[in-house]
Amino acid sequence: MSQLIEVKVPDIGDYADVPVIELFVKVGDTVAVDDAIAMLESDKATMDVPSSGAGVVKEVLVSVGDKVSEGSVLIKLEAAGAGATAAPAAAAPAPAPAAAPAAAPAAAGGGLVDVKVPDIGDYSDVPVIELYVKVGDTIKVDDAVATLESDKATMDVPSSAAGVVKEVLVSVGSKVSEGVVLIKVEAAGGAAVMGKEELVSEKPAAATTAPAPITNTQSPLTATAAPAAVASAVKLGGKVHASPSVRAYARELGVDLAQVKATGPKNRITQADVTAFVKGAMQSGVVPGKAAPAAAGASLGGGLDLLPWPKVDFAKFGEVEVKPLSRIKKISGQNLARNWVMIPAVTYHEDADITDLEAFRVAMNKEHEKSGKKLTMLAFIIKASVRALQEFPEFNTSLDASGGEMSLVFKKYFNIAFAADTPNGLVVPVVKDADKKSVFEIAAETGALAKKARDGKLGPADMSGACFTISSLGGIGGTYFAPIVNAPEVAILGVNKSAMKPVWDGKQFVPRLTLPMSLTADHRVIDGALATRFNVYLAQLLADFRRVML
Ligand code: CAO
Repeated sequence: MSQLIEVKVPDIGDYADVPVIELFVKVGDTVAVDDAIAMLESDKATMDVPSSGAGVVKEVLVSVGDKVSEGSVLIKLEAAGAGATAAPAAAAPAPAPAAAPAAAPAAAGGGLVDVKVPDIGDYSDVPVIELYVKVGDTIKVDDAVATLESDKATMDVPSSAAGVVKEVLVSVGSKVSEGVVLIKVEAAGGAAVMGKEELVSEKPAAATTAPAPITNTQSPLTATAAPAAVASAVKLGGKVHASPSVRAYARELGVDLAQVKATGPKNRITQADVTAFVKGAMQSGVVPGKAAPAAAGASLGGGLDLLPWPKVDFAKFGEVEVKPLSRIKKISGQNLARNWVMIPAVTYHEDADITDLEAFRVAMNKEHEKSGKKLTMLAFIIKASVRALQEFPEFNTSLDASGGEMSLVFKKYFNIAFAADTPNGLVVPVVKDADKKSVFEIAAETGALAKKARDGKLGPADMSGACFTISSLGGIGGTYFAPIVNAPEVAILGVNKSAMKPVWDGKQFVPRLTLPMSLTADHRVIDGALATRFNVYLAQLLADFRRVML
C-alpha cells in the first residue's frame, strides 16, 4: 500500500503563525525534493518552503492566507513508484547544519590574511552578486565583503579580518563555494592580526552582519529578512512566482511583479525578467510598475502617476563625489517610502511637564550612582507609553489584510521599539514585554540594545515584534517633528529635547521643564480625538508618574 509523506514547515526560527502567501503546487502535481511548495511571508521575511519529499501531491492542507508554524503539514505526497521514498526531511524538518567554524584565514606571505567563504550549508558554486570592498579599502571584522546568491538564498559574507584590502580575488558573477578566498587583507600595522571571528566563528556567514538583509542558512528555508525598522516586504503583485531575492530586486526597482513576464522554470520570474521589464518600460516611457504612462493632466488619481526620478548630471555644476547608500538606508528607504505613501498619517503635538519627573530621575541616579544603574528619560517614556497603550488599546494594533478583508489585530503584549541612530543608518530595536519590566530594567535594556545597534550586531530577533515605536531626539535637540509610522504598527511617538518654558499657572508664569511630543497615528485606525486623548493622557502620566501605577 502506498504511504503518504507529509511535507511540513521546517524550523523557521522565531517565526510562528506566518501567513502562506503563495502555493506552488496542487493535487496531482509531481514534485521533486527541494521544489518550492509554498511561500510564507512574515512581517520581516519571505520564505520559500522546499519539498522534503518527491512524488505526486495527494492532498494540499493549506491555502493562501492560512497561518502556519514549524511542523504544520502543508501537503501529503505519494512517493514516486508508490513506495515510501521520503527524503529524510519529510518526517521532520531537516536539522540545521551544525554551525561549522568559518575557515580560519591563513596568514599569507607579507602578513596577508585570507578572507574566505565560510560554511554556507549545502550550497556550492554560488554566484557573487555584490562586492562591497575594493583594493585600498580599510575594513573591520564583520564588515560585509560580498553577497552571494543561490537560487534560494541570499547570503552576506562578513570579513573575518580587519585591515586594508590588498587583493580582491573575485568579481561580481564569480561562482564560489566554502573555502574560496574572496579577498586578502593586510592587518593594521602590516601584521596578520586576526579578528576573533576569523579564528572561531560560530556564526554562519549570513547571521553575522545583523542589520543587513540576511538569509537563514541554518534552515532549509530561505529567508530574506529586513530590520524591524523597515518592517514587512511590500507585496507588490498578486500571485506571482519569484524567489525572495527576485522579489527584493523588484521592490528595489519599484516593479510590480504581477506585470512581469516569467521565463523561468514553472513560470517563475527571474531577475533577468525583472531587468527586461524595466528596460522595456524605460524605452517605452511607461513608468515601471504602472499600467499606463503618466499622461500629463490625464490622471484620475487612481495611481500615484509619479514622474520618474529626475536624472541630473550634477557634475556639470561643480565637483561631486558619489557614494553608495548603506544597506540599512537602502532597505529602510523603501519601507519608509511605502509607509509615507500608504498610511494616511497625521501628527499630533503635545507638551508634557516633566519638571518633577526629571528631578526624580536626577535624584534616583544620584542615589544609585555607586551601583552603576542609570535611569534615562527614554525608559520613563517607554514605561508611560505602555500604560497609555493599555488605556487606549487601538494604539496597540495592526491592520491585517491576510484574511482577504482588512481586520484589526489587537495585541495583548507590549513590545516597544525605539529608533537608534547608528553610523550606518537608523535601526529600531525592540524592548520586549516592557509592561513586565521596571524602569531600571528598561533603561539597562535600551542602553544595551543601542550599543548593539551601533556595533552593527543587532539580529532580526532584536528588531521584531514591536507594537509601538518611540523616536527620541531628546539627546540632540529640536522642538517638534513628524515621525513616520513604522508599519504594521499604527502609531509612533517622537520626542525632542525638553526645555524650561514659562507656563501660566492661573496666577503667574512659572518655569516648567517641558517635553515636546509628536505623535503620528494612522488615521485609518486612530482618529484625531483619540490621538489627542492619548497624548493628553501620556502627558499626564509623565507630569505625575505615580499615575502609571493606577
Ligand atoms: N530632553 C532633554 N535631554 C534629554 C532628553 C530629552 N528628551 N533625552 C535625552 N536627553 C539627554 C540625556 O539625559 C543624556 O544626557 P545625560 O548623559 O546627561 O543623562 C543626553 O541627552 C544623551 O542622551 P542619548 O540620546 O544618548 O540617550 P537616550 O537614552 O535619551 O537615547 C537613543 C538613546 C538610542 C534613543 C539615542 O541615542 C538615539 O539614537 N536617538 C536618535 C533617534 C533617531 O534618530 N530618531 C529619528 C528617527 S526618524 O529619522
